Amino acid sequence: MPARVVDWGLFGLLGAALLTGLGTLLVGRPEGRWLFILHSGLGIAILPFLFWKLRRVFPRLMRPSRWDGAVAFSLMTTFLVAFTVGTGLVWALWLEPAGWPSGMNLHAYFALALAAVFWVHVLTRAKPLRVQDLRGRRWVLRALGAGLLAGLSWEAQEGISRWLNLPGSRRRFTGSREAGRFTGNAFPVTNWMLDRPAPLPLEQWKLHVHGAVRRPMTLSYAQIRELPQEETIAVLDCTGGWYTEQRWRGIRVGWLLDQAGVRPEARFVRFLSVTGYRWSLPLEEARRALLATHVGDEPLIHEHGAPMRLVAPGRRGFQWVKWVVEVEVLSAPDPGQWIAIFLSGLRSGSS
Ligand SMILES: Nc1nc2c(c(=O)[nH]1)N[C@H]1C(S)=C(S)[C@@H](COP(=O)(O)O)O[C@H]1N2
Ligand SMILES: [Mo]
Repeated sequence: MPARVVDWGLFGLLGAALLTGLGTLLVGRPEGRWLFILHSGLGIAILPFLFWKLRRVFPRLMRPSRWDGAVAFSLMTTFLVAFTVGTGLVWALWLEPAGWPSGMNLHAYFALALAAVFWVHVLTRAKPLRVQDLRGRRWVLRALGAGLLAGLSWEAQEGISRWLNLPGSRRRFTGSREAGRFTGNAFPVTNWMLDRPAPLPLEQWKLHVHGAVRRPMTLSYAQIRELPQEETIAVLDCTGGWYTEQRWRGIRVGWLLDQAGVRPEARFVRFLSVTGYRWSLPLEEARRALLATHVGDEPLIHEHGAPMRLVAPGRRGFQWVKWVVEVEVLSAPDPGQWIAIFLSGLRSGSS
């Protein structure tokens, strides 16, 4: 395999694996399953390329006299690729480790570290691909072989998992493992960055519905409890690698919006937490979502977002905003939400 074909092949595969991996964090519906399959195929295709690469550079790495300043990044890149693919495989097959940090968390952390270090490695080492590197047919056949291996890997892995009855055979299409069904409040708590608000006293809490509406509203918890209640069975699937199916009860967002009278320019609905955490959904999807006060037949406990949390079926857990205090109808998307989910909890109102 020509050296530069291997190197640029790895570059392309790692880049594509990073992009598809980030993409999977947004997929919560089975229609998006192909992205997980593509991502794992890319991960497997990295292995033969890594083998070709290491076979070539190994003798040089074994001779410290030939090391230069950038070799540290080459070594770190090697280890991080191995850990990233390794944790990905272990997680897919064994779903281990299960607690925090889960195999899924570890995979993501190694991948992010890899993305940073790999960049330096490329900047210090990259050599342009030349026409002569692409001569001959052998490398094409080998690359196709790697592609075939990748293409078969998903089915093979599913088959092996089922055959050996590995924990991996019991994962959801997102890779998440089950953490209870219909348990009421007894399912895991995840605050994924800095959010740790003090409990919100029910008598003081208010829900504000405003933005592109004709009649902005402010509702107390007592008033909310008077409104028509609806139930939804939906899966909360955390990108940290666990999911739980629950029966949620609360107020349909569409019902609230009808009361408030949505203006024609409305496009999105933003759900704001008391911590500053926020997420928005397209108007029609938001209408179908629930603002839940109950799970099973129990009132939500503080840790799960009491008095009210968003239940957005088909969305990943991080989008299910907890401790909702505002529903704001927007006429444009809200790119700032991508920053808010990382920095929320820094502002006052959190303990
Ligand atoms: N305000 C706020 N809402 C949040 C979070 C958060 O940190 N702050 N974490 C999200 C994440 S990552 C997940 S998986 C779910 C977890 O909900 P749970 O703690 O009730 O299981 O809440 C989401 N809603
Ligand atoms: Mo999450």
